Amino acid sequence: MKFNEKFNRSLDKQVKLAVTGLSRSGKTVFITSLVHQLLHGLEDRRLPFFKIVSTDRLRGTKILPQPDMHIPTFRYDRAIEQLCGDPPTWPEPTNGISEVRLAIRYLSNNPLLKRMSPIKTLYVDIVDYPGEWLLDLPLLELSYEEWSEQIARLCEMEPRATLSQEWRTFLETLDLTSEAEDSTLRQVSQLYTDFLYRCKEPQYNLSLLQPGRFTMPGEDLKGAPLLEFCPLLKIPQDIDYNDNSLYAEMKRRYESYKEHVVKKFYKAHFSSFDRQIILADVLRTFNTGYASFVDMRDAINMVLKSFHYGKSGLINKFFGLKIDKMLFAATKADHVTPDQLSHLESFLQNMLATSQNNATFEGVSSETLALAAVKCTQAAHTTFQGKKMSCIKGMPIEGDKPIALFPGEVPIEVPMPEEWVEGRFHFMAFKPPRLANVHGSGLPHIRLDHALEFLLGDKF
Ligand SMILES: Nc1nc2c(ncn2[C@@H]2O[C@H](COP(=O)(O)OP(=O)(O)OP(=O)(O)O)[C@@H](O)[C@H]2O)c(=O)[nH]1
Ligand SMILES: [Mg+2]
Repeated sequence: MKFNEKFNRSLDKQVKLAVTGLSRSGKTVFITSLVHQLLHGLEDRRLPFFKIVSTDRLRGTKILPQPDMHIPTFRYDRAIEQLCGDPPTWPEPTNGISEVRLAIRYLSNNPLLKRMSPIKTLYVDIVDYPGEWLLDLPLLELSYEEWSEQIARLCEMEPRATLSQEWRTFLETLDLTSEAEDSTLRQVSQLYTDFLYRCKEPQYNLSLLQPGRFTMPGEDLKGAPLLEFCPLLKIPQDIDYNDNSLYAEMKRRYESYKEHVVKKFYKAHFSSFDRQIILADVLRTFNTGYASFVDMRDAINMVLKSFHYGKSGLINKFFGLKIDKMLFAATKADHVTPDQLSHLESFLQNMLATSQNNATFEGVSSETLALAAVKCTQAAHTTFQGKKMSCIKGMPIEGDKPIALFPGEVPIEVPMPEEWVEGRFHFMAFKPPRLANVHGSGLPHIRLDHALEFLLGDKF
């Protein structure tokens, strides 16, 4: 390599972007749309707030072979084909890890470098993974007993109290001091897993489901004994457990799950990130009610607490994470009327105020944004009882006729439990839009350019 070329390379920059969000929060769609917007940045006028585009300094973007050859490639091609197909469809829930590397070429505006080597490259690495696995992170700080206690407390409240009944009844029949039998471990963990799956059903829509691999094992761990344990409801203090006991075996498997599954995942994929976006789908929980909302709020805060952005934080201690910018984003903002976007942002800000405070205290700069990676609705107006009202029009996920509706006002503060009355909100899911010229003009979105500017803008 010639000196000039070497010198140019040394001036190129790299960003690792952590896309963080619970399952179904919109990670895969966000990554797909982000890649799509960047690939179409030159032809497109959809990114007015992304300065590198609006100042005409972008010279093009390409997907490159990723640096980690052992990790599957993010299937952008497949996802975009689905999103832009006829009929367009959403990507499937993610069941494993994948990675994409982008090279963004741009014209430098650094006066010193402008003459020597004006064209620079910013490399952006992004990892996609199932949202379920994110909830494993808090386990790293918890002993088996502490984790069991947390789950036991959650199971005292509805709807978990009812949903966990079968598992709890079986668990209570077990003698924890008896010798561990594979068949018992299998049965009790299966009942616990069934309980977690029930919590996930749309009418309950609970988020705080641990361990993450129980409901999303991934190809590597399907049926592995490592997933055959469960938390305990009561741990009697004054009994001697021997090493072969059921209790000792469950505890051993929990510790090995942390060591071989959780730590490995975070070490390989959550280390050395510089930027983070936290995606939260708050609207879905508005529909399902207070319990579902509280569960999602607690799950996100619990995950963010584990990140502890300061030097002594868990992620930092274990994996050397150095995040300097963090974006909190309320996803699927196309489910609300445009006048409600600021409410959605305020709501998310209030919901995650402590986490945001903790991050900024440690010097991480942060912002809150309502966005839609793929805008599926159009804003419209209708007249109701003589009054002009905003509404949205789109193709509902179930059905093949477009509808117009007013989905409800987004509150700024969390409503009191008794105010979550049924039917107050109708935040409906929509099909992706049918687009004639998507490969020429990019996917429609809401504020993705703001997100790009905040996350990457200062690197150019
Ligand atoms: N209207 C609208 N719906 C969206 C948008 N992004 C995601 N969705 C909906 O949310 C669902 C989940 O999105 P994904 O991107 O697959 O979510 P994820 O976070 O990758 O989920 P996991 O892979 O299960 O962790 C999609 O199937 C869509 O129904 C958006 O920008 N607008
Ligand atoms: Mg996904």
